[in-house]
Amino acid sequence: MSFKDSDGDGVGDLNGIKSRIDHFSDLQIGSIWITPFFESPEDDIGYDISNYTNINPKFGKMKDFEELSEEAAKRGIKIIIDLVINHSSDEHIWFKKSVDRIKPYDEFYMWQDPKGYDSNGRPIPPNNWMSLFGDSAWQWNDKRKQFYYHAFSKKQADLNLRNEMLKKEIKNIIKFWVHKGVSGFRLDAAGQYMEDALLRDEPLLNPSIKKKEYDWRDFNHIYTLNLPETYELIHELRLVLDEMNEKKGGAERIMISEVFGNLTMQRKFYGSEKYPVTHFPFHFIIGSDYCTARKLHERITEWLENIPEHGVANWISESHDTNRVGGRFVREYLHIENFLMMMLPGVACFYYGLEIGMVNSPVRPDQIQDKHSDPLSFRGRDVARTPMQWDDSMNAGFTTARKSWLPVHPNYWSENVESQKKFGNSYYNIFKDLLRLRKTKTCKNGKFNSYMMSRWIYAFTRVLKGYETYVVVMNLGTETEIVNLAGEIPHLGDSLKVVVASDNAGYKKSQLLAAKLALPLVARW
Ligand code: ISL
Repeated sequence: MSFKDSDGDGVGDLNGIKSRIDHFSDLQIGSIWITPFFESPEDDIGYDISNYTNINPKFGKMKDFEELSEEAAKRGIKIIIDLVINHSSDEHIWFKKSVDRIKPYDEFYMWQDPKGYDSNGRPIPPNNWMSLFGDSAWQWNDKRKQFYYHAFSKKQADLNLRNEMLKKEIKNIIKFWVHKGVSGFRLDAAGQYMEDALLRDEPLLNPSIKKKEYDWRDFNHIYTLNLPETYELIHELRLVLDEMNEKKGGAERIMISEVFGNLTMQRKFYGSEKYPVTHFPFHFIIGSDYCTARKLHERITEWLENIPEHGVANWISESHDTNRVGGRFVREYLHIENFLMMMLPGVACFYYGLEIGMVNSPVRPDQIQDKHSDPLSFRGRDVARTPMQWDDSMNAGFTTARKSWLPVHPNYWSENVESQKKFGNSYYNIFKDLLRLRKTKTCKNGKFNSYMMSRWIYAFTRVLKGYETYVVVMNLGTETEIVNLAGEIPHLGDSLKVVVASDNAGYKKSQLLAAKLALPLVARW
């Protein structure tokens, strides 16, 4: 939607991605994840699908997808798409047939009778479950005379994922897209897949706090989030994908789950070697608060030490649902996140624009496109969905239309791919250098050691016998600080050399001067 528009309608599209595919090869990026481009009434920018195997004409035709997938394959780039099966649009033919109780679709959704009727004759929802987008999660359908459940908007009706016929349809959707050249799926809202069969009320997180109206955040979602049956369903889908790997000659396709929760819960989404679930759940790294070196050390080591043996770590800092890191904190924090994600062991997942340090955009109320600002983010989701900034021409080279679907950030004059390519220590060039470093043997297989150098200075090393060792140092505080690396890190070589550094990060003998605000660097010996 926001990457590149090819036909001048102000909205990004598949041909746009194809026209900029060399941007990914230039950065040596291995896979790209494209958010939903399927037929949809767009109540939630396409996360409300009305036909899973048709493409929304706004984004292109099937032929365009096939060409994109061919061009990507030529460059060794894999395509990952969103599998949005927690819910479908209420405009999907399944839903319409379900309303009319046509078999087998009558049981494709979560229909329930009312608990009773109020004094005005209005039906009362079956229980207290809330929608993430506000209000009760139950919507009355006057034709079927029943409620249907929706974890998100009422135009996103939850699918009844216990239904065998529906599961068959979903498996066919997976196969369809694999045949079209897709190499992986992001399981959208996987935590929401299953709900308690007994429809028990969710308990309040804090029953002593009395409110007139409660919202989603007030509840402990023990009956609607991350139910054990979820892993069983994903495992079933995973087997379909794995079987296709074998048929198609090896190359492993991946499944990523979008889930939130503590480590114990996230671990379950890996499954085990014998019982695989997803390859990994997305793991947001820093989150929404400032970090001390200790906190960062704890978060990283806790995660790395607890990943099941067959699993791989992964790191993600922002998405189309969050604010940009450069908007949550000072912009320099972007470097911190990038240095961490690139140099820690595991998969690094980047949201478009991070390579040029894009920050939250000012979006005026009359420009807002998102009908359902995620209640968990504090300023709505559009601020992080604005067009990619390619150059300093009109609309940052994103579109030839006078107006793009969301406004381009006004800083595009200076912050764009073209200008940053020319400027030595730009976000883009640093990003590219880090990506190059990632390809080294040490970064791929090196052992990880974590060091809290001071309250604010955090460091870690990647060590592989017989290869160069890397040390990554970052200042999470706001003051210049000098740290003695040699004092903390064993076997620190004499020939320490800085290989990638953000502005102002300095080095003198075995001391590192991690200057004011963030500003990380990588050195090697
Ligand atoms: O459950 C959550 C927190 O515990 C949510 O963050 C939830 O997982 C998330 O909002 C799901 O997001 C995805 O599905 C939504 C869509 O609006 C988002 O854009 C998408 O990323 C509904 O399809």
